[in-house]
Amino acid sequence: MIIDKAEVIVTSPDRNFVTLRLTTDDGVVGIGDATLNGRELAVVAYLKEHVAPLLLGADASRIEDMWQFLYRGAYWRRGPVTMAAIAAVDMALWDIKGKAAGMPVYQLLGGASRDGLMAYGHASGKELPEIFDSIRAHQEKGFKSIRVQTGVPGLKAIYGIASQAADTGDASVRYDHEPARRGAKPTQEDWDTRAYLRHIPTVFEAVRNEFGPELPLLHDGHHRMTPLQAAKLATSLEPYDLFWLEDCTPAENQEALRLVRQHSTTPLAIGEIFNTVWDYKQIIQEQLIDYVRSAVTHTGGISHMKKLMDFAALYQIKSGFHGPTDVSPVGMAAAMHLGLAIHNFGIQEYMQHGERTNQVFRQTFTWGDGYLHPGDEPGLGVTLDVDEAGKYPYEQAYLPFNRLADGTVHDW
Ligand code: GCO
Ligand code: MG
Repeated sequence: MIIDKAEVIVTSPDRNFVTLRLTTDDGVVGIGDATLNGRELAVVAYLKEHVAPLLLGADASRIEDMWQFLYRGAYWRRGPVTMAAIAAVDMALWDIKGKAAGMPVYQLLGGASRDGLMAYGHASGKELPEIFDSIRAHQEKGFKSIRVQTGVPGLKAIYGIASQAADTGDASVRYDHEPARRGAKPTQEDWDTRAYLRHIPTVFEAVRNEFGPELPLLHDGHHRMTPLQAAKLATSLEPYDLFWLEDCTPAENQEALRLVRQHSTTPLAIGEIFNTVWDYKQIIQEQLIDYVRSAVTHTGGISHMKKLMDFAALYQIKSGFHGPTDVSPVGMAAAMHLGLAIHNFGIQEYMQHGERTNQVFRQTFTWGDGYLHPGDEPGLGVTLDVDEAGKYPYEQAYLPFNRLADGTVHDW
């Protein structure tokens, strides 16, 4: 079980993905996701130049030791690039351990705590009829929980509104494979918090009236509000009984959430841009959130996320792992194995990859009746088809950004 090959594979079937592929001297192959949307090549360089040389000759079975070596040994800690690179190594080593043991990774993590993972999909539309159609289309696809993002009168383009039809052949289900749009420069969108705060409750009222009280509904504020604005939104959405309100503030200022908490009982989900358990320390200990939003890919891999979720469990905080299309099928599989094993699973985001991506990454997970399951293949259950990956070279792509009416840059 000595690592004798470490390759970094970049492919862009529907969007850019970075995959680390490790091979041991006895021929076991493990893969890990290192995709950092819009900054992919920084992680490629980190892995190729600084990590791969350290992996060659190392014992693939010592997952925890490798994690500590890469984290502490670098001296420079945390941050999305470092933690995505460590996550990829960690995932690949769990994949190898599972294959060597002949077991799916969730078995190595303690076995299944449930039969399947409730997953939510992304409904969106500029106006109500489009939103209703999108919700219905998701229900027909089996989704039992749905995130709702809406256009705002007066704003031309905002986060979360699907801009391209999915290549699933079903034009009524629209997915945005690319918030990171291919091109030499990021696209500019516009924002007005007061218009948003006025409009959102009217949309959730209409959705509740149309779909009834049962359907779990989620919404993503995408870091755009001040604590006071977030408190106002969380309060105004209370009558519509949200499953969660996500990223209501830019949560690097952790104590800001106290204000939101004091005003509202709307559940809060935070953390897709966090990288370590330390980013969550205060908001978990003070019980300022209800769901951990991290992606396995961006938070140090399965080993670190397991610790984070065990810490969260002490405070009755559950998982709501990040699962947009910029987490590759390998990162999604890692989230599914971890989610199946931990007791404090909450919900899994499932945005669904496009056909080309599914050809590059052969997967064994199952999806039906609102639930995901990672499958029972040894390891993570994902195989990278290198020939297929080679058909889609990297293309520069950036996330969009916001400017206010007066030209000020605002959180996207
Ligand atoms: C989500 C996220 C994504 C991010 C994207 C950025 O809740 O799924 O907010 O849509 O914007 O992952 O790369
Ligand atoms: Mg989000």
